[in-house]
Amino acid sequence: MEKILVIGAAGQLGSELTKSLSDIYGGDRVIATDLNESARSKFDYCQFEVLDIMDQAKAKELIQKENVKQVYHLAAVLSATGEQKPLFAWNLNMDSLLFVLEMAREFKMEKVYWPSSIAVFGPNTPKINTPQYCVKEPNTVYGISKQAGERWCEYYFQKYGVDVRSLRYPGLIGYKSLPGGGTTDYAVDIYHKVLAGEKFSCFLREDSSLPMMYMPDAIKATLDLMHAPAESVKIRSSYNLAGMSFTPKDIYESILKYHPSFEIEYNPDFRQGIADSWPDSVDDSCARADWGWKPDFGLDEMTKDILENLPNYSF
Ligand code: NAD
Ligand code: AKB
Repeated sequence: MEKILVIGAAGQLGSELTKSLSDIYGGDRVIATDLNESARSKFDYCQFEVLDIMDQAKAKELIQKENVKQVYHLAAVLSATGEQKPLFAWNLNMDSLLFVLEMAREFKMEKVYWPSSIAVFGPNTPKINTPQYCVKEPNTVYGISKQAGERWCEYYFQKYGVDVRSLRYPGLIGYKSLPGGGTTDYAVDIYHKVLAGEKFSCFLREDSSLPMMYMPDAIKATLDLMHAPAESVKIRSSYNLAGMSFTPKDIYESILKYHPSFEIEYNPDFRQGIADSWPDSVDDSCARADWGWKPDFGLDEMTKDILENLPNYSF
């Protein structure tokens, strides 16, 4: 049987994407992998293996033994953590991607998915409706690794025909797992604080606008891109992708509609500098034109959905 391997499956994106892949292809075709045995309990619907993707010998053995034909490579160090451990972030983000691309080439895999980020943009990028093609001078190690990764993806497609596909996600907001060291993660954390009845200390300024997306839209975009005919996928670096854009003040006001006594204070830290280097909003017209992308969720719909469902969710 041909298998689909998800690397970094226990994180924010992987927790939801792996479930969708299992629903579509069947749990017996999906192998969820992550660093720790403790993640196993999340994946009672599919196969789970402990795998550090930096252990390339073990990863290659798994790929061969299980006849892996598609890889979703999600493991990475995100922006805020990357600034604290720059060389570690660079090594993990780059070595793991190059390894996955090499495996796809060597074993003639069908498809590879690897996420990029709005972090590829930098302070000299146009901030409003950031175009697909424009100046990119990222000044975080995470952004530099995503930009280099995009070039490698395009290279492997052009030189070796590896069918690799990628999206520049905005900040992703899901409630089914806890955030993992990103700059946009305040917008995940805030909902947990509302429901815990706590005041929220926001590490960004109240007017700091960033592109964001509710997780169901991110899953839809990922699967739509991966299921699109190869000839429709005209961009092999990574597609701009937009859902909504909002500031901490906007999300606070959206929450107030449901929890009028909720309180927030603003204590910007080093992550403000990262946010300031990223776009306010991005132009995703290429994704719309090439494979029909259209988001479903705006800010208030997302807030309503999270506040209704998060209390019933156990971690
Ligand atoms: P996350 O930090 O929540 O999850 C990453 C997972 O990778 C974790 O479960 C972690 O244990 C695992 N991992 C880390 N090192 C590993 C290793 N050496 N071997 C195997 N697994 C390892 O991140 P996420 O938010 O789910 O992001 C997934 C991907 O999407 C990343 O590539 C990230 O850059 C990208 N992305 C995320 C966002 C976002 O807002 N969450 C936005 C843009 C791009
Ligand atoms: C981060 O903030 O690092 C991520 C991202 C936008 O890539 N959420």
